[in-house]
Amino acid sequence: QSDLKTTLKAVIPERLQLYSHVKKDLSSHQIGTQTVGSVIGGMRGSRALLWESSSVDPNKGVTFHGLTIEECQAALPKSKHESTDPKSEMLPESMFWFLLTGKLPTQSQINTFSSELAHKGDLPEYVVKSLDNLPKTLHPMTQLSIGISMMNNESVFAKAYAKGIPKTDAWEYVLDDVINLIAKLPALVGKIYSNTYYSGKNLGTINMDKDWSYNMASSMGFTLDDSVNIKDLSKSQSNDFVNLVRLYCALHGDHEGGNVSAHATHLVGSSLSDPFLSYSAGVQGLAGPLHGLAAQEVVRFILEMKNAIGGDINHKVKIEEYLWSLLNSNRVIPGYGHGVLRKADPRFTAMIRFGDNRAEEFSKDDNLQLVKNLSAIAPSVLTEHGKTKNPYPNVDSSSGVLFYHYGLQETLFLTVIFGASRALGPLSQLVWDRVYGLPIERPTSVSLKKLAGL
Ligand code: AMX
Repeated sequence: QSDLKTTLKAVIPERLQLYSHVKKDLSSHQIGTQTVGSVIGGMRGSRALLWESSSVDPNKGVTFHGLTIEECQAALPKSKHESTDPKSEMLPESMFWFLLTGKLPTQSQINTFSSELAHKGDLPEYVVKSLDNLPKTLHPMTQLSIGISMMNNESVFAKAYAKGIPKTDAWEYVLDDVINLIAKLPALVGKIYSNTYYSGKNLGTINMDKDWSYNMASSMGFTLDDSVNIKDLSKSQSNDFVNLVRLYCALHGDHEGGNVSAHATHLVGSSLSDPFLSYSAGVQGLAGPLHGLAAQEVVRFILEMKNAIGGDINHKVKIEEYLWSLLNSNRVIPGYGHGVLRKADPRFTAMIRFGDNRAEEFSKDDNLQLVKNLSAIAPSVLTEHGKTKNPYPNVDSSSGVLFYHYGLQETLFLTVIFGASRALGPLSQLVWDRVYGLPIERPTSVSLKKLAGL
């Protein structure tokens, strides 16, 4: 008598044969409004989600309410401390305002909003205690999703809903939750960083007069005035780090609705789960290696490759050989490929520009140079390999090594910054989902036999 696994194993070959037949021969067949290929192919090409704040063109990349990255950089408010912070990048809270309203905020609106976020930035005591009790070996992304989902205890939407509210009022409570959630991310990120790598030591504070990104850097110990400067950064390096957080978080906040983290947030929110539960689902999706976790994978890959090629970062042949060794052992090249894009991701280019604008600081940074060299070599290797539809660098290709340069070298942690950033777009959409009163998501599933017409 066979056990469960053996029984399953015995039926797999026949099912796989049917799957291959459906994929190979029936992909272009129509089933309802979809093709069979879309149903078994991760819903590629299926226009099935309402998303207001950004869209992604396969060749041009992301635009936010129609504005390109450069246009956003020119138009969105920066730090209010212009005299001490002359090289400020656009602020993520400016991006959030824009994503949510479709209107460009003024500097004074953002000054007030940054202050509101800082004033709401404290973590509830029970969250701090619970995080303190988690195993230090728990992946930082798991800690992030736990921290966010626990704060549903604070949800004004959940409390109001339990009492009974008109559907038309729901968005206002959701907005309150969304602002509270975003406000608490800098302290949450800092707490997880400290607990995982610095034995829970208090690394910095939330400063009421500073913006969201400064406070994130501060709570991680990377600023000079308000934290312990654990990485021993100079003043200009510390300013650079804050600006890296600003640029990175503003740029990575939204990438239309079909990516896993955005879609998961939208899906869970459609059951009227509150924003804390909804976004913690998004964070769990972001923690997958084909999505946000690629941020950590890329840095490890760059360091491993540098080691494997004996530090010869300009040696084209050695780099090509290394890439082929990965592909031949059925591994992916992290930071390359995309579900929608068919060109180099403009967010990759913007992050590279960040380094280029600080040429002196990065002149001896082999990692960034290797990332740049790779972007000139990997596309032809991947094209020759012939599988990936987009052989160009994606968003995760360059950002990790920039953080690494300033001392954020705990690679497991990089996706947490992505997780803080990605709150901006999906949570702004969640407010609109409730404004429109969108229904619960409930597509229909179909069996392989049905797809095969059996
Ligand atoms: N290296 C090697 N092979 C790759 C590849 C890469 N970078 N990108 C895609 N391929 C392969 C796929 O594994 C697939 O092979 P299969 O037919 O044997 O299953 C084939 O090429 C076709 O894939 P695709 O249609 O081009 O890509 P996709 O839409 O299915 O997946 C993505 C997109 C990003 C998951 C994929 O390109 C990948 O795995 N890239 C590496 C990981 C990565 O960088 N992820 C970060 C994405 C950005 C983000 O969300 N943060």
